[in-house]
Amino acid sequence: MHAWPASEVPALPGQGRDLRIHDTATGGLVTLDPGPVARIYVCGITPYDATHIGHAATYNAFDLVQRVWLDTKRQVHYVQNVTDVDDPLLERAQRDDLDWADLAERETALFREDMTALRMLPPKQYIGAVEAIPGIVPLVERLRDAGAAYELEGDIYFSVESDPHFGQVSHLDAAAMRLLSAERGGDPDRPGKKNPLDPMLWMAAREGEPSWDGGSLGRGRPGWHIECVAIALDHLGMGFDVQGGGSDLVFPHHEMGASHAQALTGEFPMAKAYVHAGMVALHGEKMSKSKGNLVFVSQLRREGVDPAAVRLALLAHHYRADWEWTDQVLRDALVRLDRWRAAVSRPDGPPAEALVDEIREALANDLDAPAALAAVDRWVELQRTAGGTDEGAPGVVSRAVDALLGVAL
Ligand code: 5CA
Ligand code: ZN
Repeated sequence: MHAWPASEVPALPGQGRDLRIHDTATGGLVTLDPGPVARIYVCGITPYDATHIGHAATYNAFDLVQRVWLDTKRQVHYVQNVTDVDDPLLERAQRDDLDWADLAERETALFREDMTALRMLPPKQYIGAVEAIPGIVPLVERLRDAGAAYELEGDIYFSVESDPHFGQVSHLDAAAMRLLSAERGGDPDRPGKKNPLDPMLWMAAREGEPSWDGGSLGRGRPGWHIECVAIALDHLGMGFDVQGGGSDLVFPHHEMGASHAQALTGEFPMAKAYVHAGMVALHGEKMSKSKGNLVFVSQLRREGVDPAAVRLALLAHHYRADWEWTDQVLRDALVRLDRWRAAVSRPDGPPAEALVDEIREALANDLDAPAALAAVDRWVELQRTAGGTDEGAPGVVSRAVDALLGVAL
């Protein structure tokens, strides 16, 4: 699949900082030391509805990771998937009497527009589950042949007991895992499974549902976790720097993915850091397509809200926090955007070098975007009250805000 156009990232004076980031698997901060090409996989959307503010907040976090790395003069190899065939997509298509593939294509196109408007840097590879099937089938065959997978009425399940590291991403106990598995696409109550938590790798063709040739697996479609593992291993290989997503992906998705990869390669972990963004709520509940309590990025754009303000609203919250979207959050961002634009439109101002350092330090410290915004606020306030004589300082601030925060002033 094609991704979306990249906005330009201005180069900044001075030195970028290495990223320290919270790793769910170890429960603490890790200082990443990527090579000249940093490698990141971020779980993409299931395209059955439009991009909401929760999605945007999660992609904002991983966009900051890229920007910190680019600022250290590294290249970034960024891969993202699109879960363009899965139960929720097929259910929505049926409910709305749409062709599932048309629905996926329409919502993916809208996602690209939203990401472009928000200045999110695109992945180098943007891969749909359907186009990944030829790479998924041999992995499932290998897992089955190695005894890490088994068949149940034509479906193929992964055996969690085949992985000695199982549980080392989420550290949850069996009861919590079972609850989350039932909530998030698993089938813990299906009779005949070796372990209730075992996830499906390959689902045999069902009447009225799309299916593909699965070689020795028979016709069917891929499970969710193996989709991301196949795409990540194909394009990034084992031991890449960051696997990212929202905190609702910790279990089962990223736990199972790590297990699949361990069973396939004998190596652990698949990613050096498992990074998870908090959940955005609306009216007190997690924003979710299934509940329908949503604020869409595209709707805000249609209402004429500047995407830069939406981005500032996201940045005003630490990526790991759970937070609530309200009209006030957007109003505050609009006020901030106006203030910042007024401050950088003047030809001179207070010196900007220290501010660039502060933004860098804030982001390198577990992506502390609110601290970065506060630093810019202080410079803007100084500009407003005292001014300054540094020619070009407003230009430096404007470029730093663009390069490091993705906000075009
Ligand atoms: N296709 C899978 C990942 S392989 C999936 O989870 N798709 S999704 O469309 O449901 O979510 C896309 C991304 O947005 C995921 O990283 C998910 O964790 C994140 N996300 C979903 N809802 C919220 C929310 N309310 N707040 C923050 N992030 C969210
Ligand atoms: Zn995923």
